[in-house]
Amino acid sequence: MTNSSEYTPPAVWTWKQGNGGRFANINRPIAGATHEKVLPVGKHPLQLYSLGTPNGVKVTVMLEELLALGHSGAEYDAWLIKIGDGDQFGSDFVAINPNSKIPALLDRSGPKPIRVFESGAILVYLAEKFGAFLPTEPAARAECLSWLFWQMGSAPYLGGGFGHFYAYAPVKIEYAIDRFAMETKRQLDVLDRRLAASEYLGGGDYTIADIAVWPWYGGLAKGWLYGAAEFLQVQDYKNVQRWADQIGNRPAARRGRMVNRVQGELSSQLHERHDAADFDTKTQDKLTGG
Ligand SMILES: N[C@@H](CCC(=O)N[C@@H](CS)C(=O)NCC(=O)O)C(=O)O
Repeated sequence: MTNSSEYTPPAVWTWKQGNGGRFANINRPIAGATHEKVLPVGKHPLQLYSLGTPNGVKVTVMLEELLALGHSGAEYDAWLIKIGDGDQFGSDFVAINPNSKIPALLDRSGPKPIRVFESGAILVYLAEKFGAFLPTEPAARAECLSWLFWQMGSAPYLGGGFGHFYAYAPVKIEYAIDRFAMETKRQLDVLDRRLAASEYLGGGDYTIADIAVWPWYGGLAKGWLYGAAEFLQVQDYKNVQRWADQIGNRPAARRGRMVNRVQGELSSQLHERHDAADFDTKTQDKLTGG
């Protein structure tokens, strides 16, 4: 590995496969499918192809919240997409998300299946479909959507910037870690100030803005991401902590966090979800120590 301080970019960039980075085997400079792969389809109207990362968890929390409100049309099958194995480059998956990233949703409830990709678009789609977690009054709706889109623009600095260079890059580059730690702390402060003035991000009500931001910044505050809680002194963001606990105590958020999860305690991992009763098996596992 070349010392970053000695690197002079050539006139033309070329792709060096296997550059040692954590995701070197799946990162490519080209889009499109690498192989033919038929995706499974379950019995429910909504088919989710995802993984229990913060971006995936947004959608499973939303679906569990909708079901908790009594929207039976939000019943879903959640299938596991193993991004480390390259499942996101299979032909059927790329047909749903040409950007080859989880989460991807197929709504088969109408005469023609509707595909939705990008977690923010999925949250808005579900909120509008079921008339929940997205205010209709213009001012409240604008505030909710502002924080929702804040997440879409901000989290790549946290994940792709800070998380990548702090936890995954094959070399620790002080300049990069410093730059993205500063930005991540600034973002935590933005949230902390908002949550000092408001119970939830959009205002007094829990909305898709909270559902989008919680898996990233709530997770960071609770020490679930990158082993960086001490480095970033996350306990100092008291309002973010209060809000993260409030959401983390919601049964639907707890269930959503388990779906398509492939790390952590085995009893917290529900690799696929096809039925509400699937969670009961997990509770049983916990009780019996399985
Ligand atoms: N902006 C996208 C980001 C999705 C995303 O980055 N997904 C990651 C996992 S968290 C992924 O599928 N990565 C696979 C890859 O990059 O090949 C969204 O919010 O849906």
